[in-house]
Amino acid sequence: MIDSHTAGEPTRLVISGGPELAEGPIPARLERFRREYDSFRSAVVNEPRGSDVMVGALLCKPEDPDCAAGVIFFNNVGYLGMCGHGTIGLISTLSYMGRIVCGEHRIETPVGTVTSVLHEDGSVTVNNVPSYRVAAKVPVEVPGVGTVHGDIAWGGNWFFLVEDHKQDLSLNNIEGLTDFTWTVRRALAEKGITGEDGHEIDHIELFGPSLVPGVNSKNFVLCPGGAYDRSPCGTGTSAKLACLYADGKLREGEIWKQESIVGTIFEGSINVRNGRVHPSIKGVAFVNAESDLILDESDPFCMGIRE
Ligand code: PYC
Repeated sequence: MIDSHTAGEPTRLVISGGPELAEGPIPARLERFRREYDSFRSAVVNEPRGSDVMVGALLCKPEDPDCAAGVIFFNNVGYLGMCGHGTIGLISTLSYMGRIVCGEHRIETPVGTVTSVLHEDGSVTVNNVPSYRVAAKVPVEVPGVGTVHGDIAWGGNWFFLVEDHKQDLSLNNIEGLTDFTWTVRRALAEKGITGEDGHEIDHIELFGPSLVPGVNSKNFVLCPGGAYDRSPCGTGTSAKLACLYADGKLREGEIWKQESIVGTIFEGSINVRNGRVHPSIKGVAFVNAESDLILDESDPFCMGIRE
C-alpha cells in the first residue's frame, strides 16, 4: 500500500494483493468488492491500521487499455463514486512508482472515466465527470436549528450545499461543524430528501467567505462516515462549480479558488459542452508512506474494528 495526502486528506492506495475482482466494468467490480470482500475494505481503512478520515483506493486493471488505471475508492463505511483528492493522490502515486510521466492519463472510476493531467511541477488537474444541480435552495427543517436551505448537486457523489448556516468555519469549531452537518444529513434522510433516483445525499458542504486574499470561498465537508474532509473536496468543489454556473456566477474558464477547513486550496474551473458542466480541479498530493498489509488471523482486529 502507498499512502499520500492531497491538501491534507489521506489516500491509501492498494497497489497489489487486493481482492480478485476479475475483469469487466469498474461498477461491476465495485459491486463484487462490496458483496464478497467488504472485510478487506475495513482492514485497509478502519482502525487499528487506518482511521475514520482515511480514504482507500484499490488500483485495478482498466477495462479500456487506453486508460492508465482503474480505481475503486472506499472509506470507513463504504464506497465512493468518485474522489477528487483521491484521484490526485492516485496520479501522484503512479508517478512516484514510475508508472506514468507528465501528461494526460485517463482513469476509470465507478461513475465514469476521468482525465487527469500530471503537470511538470507535480500538481495534478482532474477533469471530473459532468456535474449538475438538481434542486436549488431546498428547505429542510433541522431539529434544534430551524430551516436550513441547500442545493442538491452531483459532482461524482451527492452533496447538499449550504450557505445559510451561521456556523464559524474555523478549525476551532470542528466539533460544532460536525454536529451541525450530521444533524442536517439526518434531517435530509428522515424527510426523504435525496439525490436523483433516491440516492442518499451522504456529503454535506457548508460554505463561507475565505479570509485569504484572492480565494473565493472556504468550505467544511462532512464525509459519509462522519469524518470531515481536510481537503476542499474534489467532488464537492465540482458540485459547487455546477451550482455557481447554474446561478450565472461562474463563466467557462474562470478560476474558482476553494479553501478547505484546514486552509488548503483547490483551483477549479469549468468547461461546458453540449450543455453539460465539466469541472476541472487542480491540487497537489504528497506520497508519505509505503507499507505491507499483514493479515494475521489470530488478531481479533485483523479486518479492522467494524460497527
Ligand atoms: O475529494 O472528492 C473528494 C472527496 C470525497 C470524499 C473525500 N474526498
